Amino acid sequence: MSTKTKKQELVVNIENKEAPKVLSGSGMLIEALAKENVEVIFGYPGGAILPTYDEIYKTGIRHILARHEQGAIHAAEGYARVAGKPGVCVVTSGPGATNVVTGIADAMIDSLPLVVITGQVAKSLIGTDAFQEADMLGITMPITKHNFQVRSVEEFPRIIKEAFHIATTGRPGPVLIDLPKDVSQDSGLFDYSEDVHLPGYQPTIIPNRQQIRKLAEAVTQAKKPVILAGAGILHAKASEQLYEYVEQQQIPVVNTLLGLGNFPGNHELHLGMAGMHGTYAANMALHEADLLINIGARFDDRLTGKLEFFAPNATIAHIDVDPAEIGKNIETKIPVVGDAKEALKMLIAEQGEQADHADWKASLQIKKTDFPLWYKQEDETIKPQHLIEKIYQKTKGEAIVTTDVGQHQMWSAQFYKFDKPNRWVTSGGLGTMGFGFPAAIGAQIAEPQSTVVSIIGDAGFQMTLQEMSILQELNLPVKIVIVNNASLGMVRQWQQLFHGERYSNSLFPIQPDFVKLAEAYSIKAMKVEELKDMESAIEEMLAHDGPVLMDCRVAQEENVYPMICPGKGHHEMEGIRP
Ligand SMILES: Cc1ncc(C[n+]2csc(CCOP(=O)(O)OP(=O)(O)O)c2C)c(N)n1
Repeated sequence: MSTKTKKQELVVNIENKEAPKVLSGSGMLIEALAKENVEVIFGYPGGAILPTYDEIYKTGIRHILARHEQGAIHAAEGYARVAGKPGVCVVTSGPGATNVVTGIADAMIDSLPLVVITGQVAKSLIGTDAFQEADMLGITMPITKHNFQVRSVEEFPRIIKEAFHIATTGRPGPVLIDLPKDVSQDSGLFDYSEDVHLPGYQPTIIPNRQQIRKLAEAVTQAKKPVILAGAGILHAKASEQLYEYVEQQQIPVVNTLLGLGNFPGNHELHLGMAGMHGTYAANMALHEADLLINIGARFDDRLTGKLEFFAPNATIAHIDVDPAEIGKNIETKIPVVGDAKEALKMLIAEQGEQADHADWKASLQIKKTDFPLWYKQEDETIKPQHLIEKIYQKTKGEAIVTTDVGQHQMWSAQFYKFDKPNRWVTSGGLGTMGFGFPAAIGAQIAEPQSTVVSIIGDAGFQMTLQEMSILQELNLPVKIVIVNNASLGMVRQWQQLFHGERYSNSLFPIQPDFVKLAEAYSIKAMKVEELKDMESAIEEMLAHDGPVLMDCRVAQEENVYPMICPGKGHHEMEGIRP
């Protein structure tokens, strides 16, 4: 036991505390990043941010040079998703800053913690339409959790501290710091306090016990309970608690697109993904449930289908750390504001005996076995679903999979069974083409030893393929699988189904030679056109110790099924059988 008095301890603490140093603004930034345990920055230099790049040069902090700022920010998002730490992105003012806007909006809607530092023209030039000036506070106001412009070097350490705090606490999100060039060059005392004083920002972490009791009581009464498990569980690192609660109460689980992996995809109580391209069992579980427990999901429109048909028989309970989400789209009877992990821990402790809902479970099992996800492999053309299923088997379900947006994304969500958290990286809310490949780079940097497979459409890949330069430079072993249907597949599907087969600007009459493109970046590449070559090509790709691009030609007319068509409810799914 320590024999020191409180006073002695205080003296020791004060003595141990580093004396504040005098640093430039950019020096402060790098020092603060080290204090925040930032190991890597994704970025791209330019005039207004040059003093910061000078510090990066001098200190040797790890920096990944993207070839387009959009690549840098999506890589930071992929890193954040897999590492469970904030992604840091540094870019210059004007076009550099506006190039990260899509990524910021993407991170905002998918609740990814980012700290984005944009250079800005000197304070005296702000508002004069100076060279490379863009109003990043105005532009990003609605798409950041918070944004700052640093007006003096003295306030910079506090701002950085607050930025990391806000990005990572409560509901995570992107925070932008706009850094005028003169502030980055001015000098001041660097006093990096560990404390954050934000009286107006105090997210509720511990839920109200009364509400937990109410929910536990509702679970005991319910005959047909179901859990809708969203990405909030991943952000709260609550997968273990979800598993424990589900085992305790034997409640079936359906996932949102972004929640995949928060509960084992092969568990008998897992019904699959719900929503527009969800499984029949998952959607019907929502439709027939008498109690729906939403944990960390937004009830977005791709999940709910037409609101008036959504979960017509269910009492809705919603656990969310962001109170603004509760009741936003769906009337909620049992609101629980708080962190998913804390809420689940309290529920596990509070919950009484397990109610008997054997009939309910059995009826859902029948739906699961009678209406599985399906595709027809009838000739030698490669079916995209088959391709993804094989990648799942060959990687033993252990890869980190990133996708872009479109058909290949939905097939990946359906046919790769995620058993563990943070193996699945996709752009959910914004649906950003160009996301998947750079996100794979960030994921690989977060986990250098893991197999990272970027399953990507031939169109989306063309939006950010310049980032193959990073693979070349760092010999990052990302495996790129182009699900090449020579079209904007998802657009083509909608044109076929809802626009009289008028394929307006969605079919590619010519395409680049993706193999040659990869080879131009010294990346091993192969083209797979026939089914008989598919399996061995996947094996060769996975065995190669370095980056590989596999251009896989798949059936162009294949559609994603099952499907809830626009304006329909979960009970009106189409394509549930071949
Ligand atoms: C930046 C952006 N532009 C447009 C869209 C609309 N969109 C959604 S899916 C899609 C087609 C994607 O084609 P591809 O990348 O080849 O994937 P596929 O659907 O064929 O698997 C388009 C254009 C989008 N989501 N993002």
